[in-house]
Amino acid sequence: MPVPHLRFAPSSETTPQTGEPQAEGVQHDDIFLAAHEGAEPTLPVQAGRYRLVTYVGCPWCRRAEIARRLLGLTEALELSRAYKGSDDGFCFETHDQAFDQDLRVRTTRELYRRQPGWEPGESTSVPVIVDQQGHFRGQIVSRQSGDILEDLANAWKELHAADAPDLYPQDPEVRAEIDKFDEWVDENLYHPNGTMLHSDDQEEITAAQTKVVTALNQLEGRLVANGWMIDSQVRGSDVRVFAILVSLAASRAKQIFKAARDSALEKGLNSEDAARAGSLAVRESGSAFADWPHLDGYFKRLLDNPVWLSAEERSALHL
Ligand SMILES: N[C@@H](CCC(=O)N[C@@H](CS)C(=O)NCC(=O)O)C(=O)O
Repeated sequence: MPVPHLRFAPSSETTPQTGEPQAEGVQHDDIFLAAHEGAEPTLPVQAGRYRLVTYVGCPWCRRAEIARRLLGLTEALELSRAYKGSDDGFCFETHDQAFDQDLRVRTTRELYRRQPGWEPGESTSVPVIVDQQGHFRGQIVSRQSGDILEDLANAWKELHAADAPDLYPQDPEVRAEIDKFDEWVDENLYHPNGTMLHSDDQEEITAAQTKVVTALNQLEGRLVANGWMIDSQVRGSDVRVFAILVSLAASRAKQIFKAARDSALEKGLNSEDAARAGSLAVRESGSAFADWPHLDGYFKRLLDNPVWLSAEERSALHL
């Protein structure tokens, strides 16, 4: 049985009110078992029970991290964030710990190897949500960023802050537009970003860069019309777009930082001063989106808001 990917269900909708099992779903112990055979069980929303696991450089993880903060779920959903790459996946080691104290693993791949259903060669991607207390104690229960974002927005509503935005409004027309746009964002920004980072083929990289520039032109047009990506309010699509803009800006910042730091090291500066020279070069290089004034304004406004990008993430990404 592969590592599960389950959806969350609001406990208000699924918990039997009378003590009698409901037709649609039955709460058994601490998992909602689906009523009909073959249907997936769903997970009950519960404050403190689950832990989100992410890597700071990953735009897919960033979607889940932003939603968690934006919706006021930081107390209800705990977080383990890896800060480094390693040859065994993303690594939780920092200056003061050798492994994640809660998950008790050193890397994300180690977490996957501990899953009962995981076989070598299967996915080891993050973000994931781990059940810390319930039926699946210690196990990964959710591992697709789009579903995690939507579940936090909809199924976790009962735990939202009072002023949390409505990331996925019920109106079917708005919802259809969101879904169509989100697919376009994956295709024209997330996947080319992956190619730019991981491909060895220069032609492929150039094509991906062109795709991204064309997409940024389109985003600029949307912002002129709406202020946000879909309409006049923040939606799930804004979370997705900002998360990938951060990755694009971070790749550029990393190159500038490294070049300036390496040159400072060559000149004999110590590592602290060389890092300072790297950060200064990033600051002086201006904005990654200077060619798109509305997009630039949108990006900077969100970048300066720690709900959208925390100080720790910002510093790790040299932004
Ligand atoms: N479809 C996944 C994609 C996530 C993804 O590609 N994550 C990358 C990091 S950006 C990852 O974990 N790669 C390492 C691996 O697969 O071992 C999602 O949306 O959650």
